[in-house]
Amino acid sequence: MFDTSPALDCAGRLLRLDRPRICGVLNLTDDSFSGDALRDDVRAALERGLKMVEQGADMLDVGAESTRPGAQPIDARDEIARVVPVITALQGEVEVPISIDTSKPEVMRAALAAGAGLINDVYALRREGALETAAELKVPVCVMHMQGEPRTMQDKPVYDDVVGEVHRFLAERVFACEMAGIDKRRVLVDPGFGFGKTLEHNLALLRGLDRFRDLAAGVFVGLSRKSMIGTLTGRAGGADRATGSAAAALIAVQRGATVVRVHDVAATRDAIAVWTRVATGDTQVARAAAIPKRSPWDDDD
Ligand code: HH2
Repeated sequence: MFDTSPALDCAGRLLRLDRPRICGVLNLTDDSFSGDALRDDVRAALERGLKMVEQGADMLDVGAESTRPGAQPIDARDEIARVVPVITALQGEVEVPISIDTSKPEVMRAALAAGAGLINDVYALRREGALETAAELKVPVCVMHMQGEPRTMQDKPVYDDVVGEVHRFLAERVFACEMAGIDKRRVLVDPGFGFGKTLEHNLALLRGLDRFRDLAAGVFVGLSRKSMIGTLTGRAGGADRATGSAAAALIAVQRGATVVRVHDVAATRDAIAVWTRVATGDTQVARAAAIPKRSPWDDDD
């Protein structure tokens, strides 16, 4: 029997969207806020990527430009020099789709040539040439909302109605994608937690996440280890925020997120596995990293 569930074709690697998916983060930055910066260490990145897949990651997101509030931009040449060796190494060792976290057309091209199959752009393909390049490369894209830009985005962000405004922005970006030739079935939308948002804004977006479900192929969410988790738990940073992050990821998938971008794959996978199995009534003894096969959404709505 053919599997007709919705899926993203990431340059030949399928990401099915029939149940919650976990995206492991590989930050090739010098200064990620999440405390997991791998700099230019290809071997460490490969090892971490393999470990994440073993723990249950359904895809890996590789990036070299820190988007931490106040972070300085990186030159395209340096970004390519960091991401390409890691994507090349990963694509020979893992079968899951690899996404490139960038907003620069040159980096998109180089990453795709090395084996990446999805473009994750925190600028929602608004930078010069990005939309046309993504359309030409014919891979799925993730478009994220951000108010301002990383250097200044946390200087008093203001909204009248954060859910409505972020929804309108993402609807416009999906429309722009379609106008450029990117079918919305190949687009994921992301409200951009922490990108020009206060804690109240982030909480309102998380509570209202199901509003974003019908905009495109699915909702992508990055809450992992962000400062809102620190504020809610009192944890200073890094891996100390793993449990709070797994709880937030679970809340996001319960509200319809299709992909959660996380640093702590094992904890997230376990949290989602427990909910899925409660929702579906599946009583089989689980294999360690096996993700439950049935969709929790159908049974729990
Ligand atoms: N968050 C970060 C980076 N890329 N992409 C999407 N689509 N959504 C997100 O929420 C998102 C993202 C920031 O997290 P991280 O990569 O851990 O930190 P840094 O940018 O400091 O390396």
